[in-house]
Amino acid sequence: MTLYEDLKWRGLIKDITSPELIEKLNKGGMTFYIGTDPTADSMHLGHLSSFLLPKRLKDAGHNPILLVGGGTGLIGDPRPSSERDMKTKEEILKNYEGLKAQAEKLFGFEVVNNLDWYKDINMIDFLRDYGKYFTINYMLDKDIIRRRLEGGISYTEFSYMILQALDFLHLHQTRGCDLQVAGSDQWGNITAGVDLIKKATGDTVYAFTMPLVTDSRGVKFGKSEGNALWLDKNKTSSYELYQFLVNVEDSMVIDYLKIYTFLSKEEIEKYAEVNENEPHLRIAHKKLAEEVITFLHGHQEYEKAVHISDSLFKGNIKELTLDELKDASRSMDSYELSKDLDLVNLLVESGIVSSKRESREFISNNSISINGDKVNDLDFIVKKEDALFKEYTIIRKGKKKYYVIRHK
Ligand code: 485
Repeated sequence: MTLYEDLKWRGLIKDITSPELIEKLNKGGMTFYIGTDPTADSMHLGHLSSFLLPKRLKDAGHNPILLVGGGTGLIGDPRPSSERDMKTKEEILKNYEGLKAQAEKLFGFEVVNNLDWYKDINMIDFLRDYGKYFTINYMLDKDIIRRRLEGGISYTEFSYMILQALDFLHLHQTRGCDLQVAGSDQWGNITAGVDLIKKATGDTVYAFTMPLVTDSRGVKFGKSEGNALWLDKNKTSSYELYQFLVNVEDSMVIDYLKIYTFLSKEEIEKYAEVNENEPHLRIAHKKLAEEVITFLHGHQEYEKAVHISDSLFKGNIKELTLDELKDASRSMDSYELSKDLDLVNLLVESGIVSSKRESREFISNNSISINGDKVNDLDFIVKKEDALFKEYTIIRKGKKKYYVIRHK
């Protein structure tokens, strides 16, 4: 399979500037870039697919540059819905440092910052040297701008596309960069660059986008209960990632294996077969979790996630190390307790049940476990000294629902 065929098969090609690019992609040796703005100090699962794409290009012999937009981050790429809140310069700088370190560590990409070339351009030069290449008509015709016209868009965000275009021109002139890749929402910005380069230098450069990754209902992939899943394990534990990935929809898991792993077509086809015949075994799902977590955090973190997951499933809470317990409890509803308390009241006070009557019912029905042991004693007292590591009491209600009591 050629690189292009592989990308196509994985579903990683949405729009492409011209068919000439296909041969160039297959040949290798292009310098290309992908950009991201430092809106947070870590990337999330939604970004991962976009960054595995340059990794694939790099592995096929192209030269990646990762642009982290220390300048564009101060302006804000227009969203379809409404104006962004402006972040402070300090915040953007802090986020820039976080993303740079993460990108270098995970992908080994060289990182550049567009603030480094913006800072030498003054306002008059900007308008004379770049503004002249953009007609208002051209800018208004961009999809994202049209969508914002009714609700309104500031001049600041309106100008964003010129900055991203200028980046492409700068990297083309200084680094021989001839290709920009991105998610499909960036099509307007990257073609603005292709057009600017043509006008300013006469050169033809290229771009392609990948579809945004979604679930079967078209909702952006990578959020769990509305929260982003971060690639920084201090913000999202491997166990949380594991839970998310082993629970992705059966109908989508093969698509995700193509997008999020480096497994070959042959291997993925085997998983497709197993998933078709025995989806309940979740073999494809577990492979997805293994590949993603191992890529991000190493195999040990994957094993830790599996161990936490198995222990919770079997109720073997006492097997967990302190570190594992911390990870596990992060995704549980939690309650802080500063004194010893009887179980009947604790269940109500912590919101696990809604009344004392319900509390007694659950306890007498054998539906409550504490640190892995069934408790059906209505006089049971939950004590700090019995807590795991003197700090955590894990309560299980019914089969699956876990809560953590933190003793202060
Ligand atoms: O020269 C550039 C300057 C900034 C950017 C790109 C080139 C960032 C870009 N405008 C942007 O907003 N990207 C998004 C981000 O930073 O979160 C996402 C895209 C997604 C994918 C990802 O970045 O929404 O499609 O391209 C890498």
